[in-house]
Amino acid sequence: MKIRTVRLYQHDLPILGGPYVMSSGPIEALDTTLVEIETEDGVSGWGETCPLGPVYAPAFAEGARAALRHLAPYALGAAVDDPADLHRRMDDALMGHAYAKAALDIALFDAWGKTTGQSVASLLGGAKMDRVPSYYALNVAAPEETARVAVEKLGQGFRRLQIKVGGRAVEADIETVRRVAEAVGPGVKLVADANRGLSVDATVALSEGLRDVRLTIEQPCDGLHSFSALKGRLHHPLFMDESSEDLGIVERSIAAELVDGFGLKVTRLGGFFPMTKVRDLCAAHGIPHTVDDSWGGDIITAACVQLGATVDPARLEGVWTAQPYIERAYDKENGPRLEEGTIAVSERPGLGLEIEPGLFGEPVAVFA
Ligand code: 0XW
Ligand code: MG
Repeated sequence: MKIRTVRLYQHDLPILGGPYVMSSGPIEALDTTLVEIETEDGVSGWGETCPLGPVYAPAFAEGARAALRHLAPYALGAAVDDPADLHRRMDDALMGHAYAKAALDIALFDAWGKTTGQSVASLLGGAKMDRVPSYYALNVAAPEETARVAVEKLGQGFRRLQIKVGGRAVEADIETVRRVAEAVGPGVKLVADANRGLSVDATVALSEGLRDVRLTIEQPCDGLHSFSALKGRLHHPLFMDESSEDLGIVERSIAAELVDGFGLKVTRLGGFFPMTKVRDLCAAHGIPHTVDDSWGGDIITAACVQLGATVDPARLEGVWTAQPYIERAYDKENGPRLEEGTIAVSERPGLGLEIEPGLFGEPVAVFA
């Protein structure tokens, strides 16, 4: 079954109850790109990519659409059951831009599953759970406010809380994490995630100031070199997120024993086809990781859930979703839904979604 048509859509995602605040500052609204591929038999597969604004990572919304306009013609005629061929076509046409290529990759797997009656999880090796654990990311905020929201999320069933830190005096971060730890008590996994917003010295100070608190520190500083600089200097496990841009970096980081785990993003790695290689490498080394994305609606959440379900439960740190911040579901009936801090794994074909025609308005580009 071959791709006959590719359609690109632009869709605004205002942040419900926003802004979303990380070390780089507040974000009020986001701009997502949807990709629909249609096969010769009229089967539609959907993908999505939604950069978290223009400065979170080397990715931005207009760039995704520009790259996809360039890539789409090369995807025409590709077989939906041959992701390797699609990636070969994309890599021969454009270097890098994994975050854009991922949208075509996700759409291909969705169409492949719908063509064969298999869920994406089945195509990726099979689901190992019928619900995936999610986690909640707490905004950078005053200690007492962060502790209040943490208790609220605990009450909603989340058992892993990511506390955004950075972008202020490290003493405020230490106080915030401590207040959250005291408020939620033992039995809740805590992660302090600076999204590259701390210096090496501030990270060492954070760990020293919280040495009695059970905690994971995630991507505190910018750049791979910072992980070498931090080696042996922290009291806490260290996860890599934004720096884990490809299989090679993940491989080298594990081999050099620089990290204890990863925050992985499906679109940053280029979609299901490249990310399953990273998943399997982590499995071979017993390294825990999340299955996340930077942002996005039901299509991105469904993609993370389907891939997250194929990870050994003992190593799955959680599947994050922007759902609490998104006003409108793409598929109210079948879409992935947070319940008690977990999300059910759809067994329906593909991503499990039915996207009604016209949901995203007129396409911004069509290739046939
Ligand atoms: C919490 N996330 C998975 C969602 C936001 O995009 C940031 C990201 C992270 O862990 O850095
Ligand atoms: Mg992170």
